[in-house]
Amino acid sequence: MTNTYLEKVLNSVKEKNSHEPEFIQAVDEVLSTLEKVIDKHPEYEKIAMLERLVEPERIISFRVPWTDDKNQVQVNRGYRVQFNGVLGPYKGGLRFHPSVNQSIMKFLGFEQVFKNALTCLPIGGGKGGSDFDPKGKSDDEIMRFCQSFMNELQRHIGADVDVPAGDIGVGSREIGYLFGQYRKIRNLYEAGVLTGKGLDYGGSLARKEATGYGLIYFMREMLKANGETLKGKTVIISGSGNVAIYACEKAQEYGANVVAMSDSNGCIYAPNGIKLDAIKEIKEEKRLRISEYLKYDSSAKYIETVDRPAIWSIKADVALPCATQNEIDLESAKKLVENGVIAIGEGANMPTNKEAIDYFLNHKVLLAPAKAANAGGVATSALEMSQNSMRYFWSFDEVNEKLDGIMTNIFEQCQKAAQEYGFGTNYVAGANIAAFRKIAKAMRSQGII
Ligand code: NDP
Ligand code: 2IT
Repeated sequence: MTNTYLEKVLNSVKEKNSHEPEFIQAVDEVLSTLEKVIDKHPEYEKIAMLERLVEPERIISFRVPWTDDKNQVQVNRGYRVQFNGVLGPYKGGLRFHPSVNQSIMKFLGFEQVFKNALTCLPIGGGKGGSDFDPKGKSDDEIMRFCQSFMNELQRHIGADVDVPAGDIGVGSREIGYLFGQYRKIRNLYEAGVLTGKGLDYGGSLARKEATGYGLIYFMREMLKANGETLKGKTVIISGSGNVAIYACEKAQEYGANVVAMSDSNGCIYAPNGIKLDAIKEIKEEKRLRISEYLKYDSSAKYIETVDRPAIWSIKADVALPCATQNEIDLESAKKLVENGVIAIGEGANMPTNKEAIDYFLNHKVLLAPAKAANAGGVATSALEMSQNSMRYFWSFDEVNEKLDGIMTNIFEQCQKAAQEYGFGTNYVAGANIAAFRKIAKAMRSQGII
């Protein structure tokens, strides 16, 4: 990096947040692609554009006490990071996972600001969650936890203030309990305060499918621009949650052969193609481990995760990381390239670490970056907010068509920015630049706040 302003800000972020490695990683990845843009705007230094961009507008952290089924009181930590509201109400998911901490909340909030800008819809960026572990908890325990979490969160959100949704460990069951508690405390049917709601009380058709479908729409455009299609390609997808399942569904619809999926314990390899109905039953209905899949498909194999996810050793043309951050490191990237991978599509947030990204780009592997490629979920959340404001709803096809248009437009923005700034097919840089320009312009217009 030769731009001294950029370097100064990056060093200060590292120093001030030295105990937050994921946040530093996310900021580093963005700033290292902005050099040519910052060179063009020397006036940004005087108005501390970058210093303001990397500092959340507000971080809320709170106690979440709840009673388990044995009548023992448990205490978790809850968060909401309201990162940047320049483009609209803070918008972003809630994650319930034992690994949640301030660093993870801040990296997710920071990336959300850029992602939401790329959707071209009026939403700012935020993220929240808790270190609560939903695994093995009864339905009653989940409900009591969600109610206690909302007792505090309700002070900080609202349809025009901050609109949470789901993420890891938070699906329609949790959103239902959260919404019920918000309605009771506020005595207000404010449908637009949360998205990802059930279809019978203000949810949007196609929101459940949106992140996974959107990822595949983005992949379709990226492959098309490079003379390829998904048809006949061998695909591996990490995770078996909301994003992974609907990425698999759309990829199969486009004629890809999805041969592997995973969870945190291991992966299944099904050379004849994953039977998605079985995965849906195991994960969406029964909430069991993916190893159960062997009961549905005698030709499949199960490989346990020991050090790093086993799935990245399976030969594939296209790899879709759809589980969690940093799931592809340099060693996994080398294995994927050795096995002939041509494209990576990030369904998860920051699934590829910096060394792995560089390795893919240096080996001419196409990389669809998370901020752009998984924006279909939040974009459809924004469409849910629109429908709630209108007190109306659109059909599945109407929402799905809008989603497709939004993803196609996001790809075009990434491609155009990458070309304009001499980055060729480096869509990581393209996404960061396109989003940054939009956010910076709005921040400049709104003054020093
Ligand atoms: P789910 O909770 O539905 O599924 C998560 C999946 O990832 C599960 O298979 C889970 O396995 C696996 N996983 C989670 N954490 C880890 C871990 N530390 N190590 C290994 N595997 C893990 O979440 P989503 O599908 O909603 O989210 C997946 C990713 O997509 C996340 O990065 C999220 O931020 C991102 N995302 C989600 C969007 C959405 O709309 N839901 C939108 C955009 C991005 P196990 O069950 O064993 O824990
Ligand atoms: O990371 C993400 O974009 C999400 N978890 C979805 C957020 C949303 O508000 O729908």
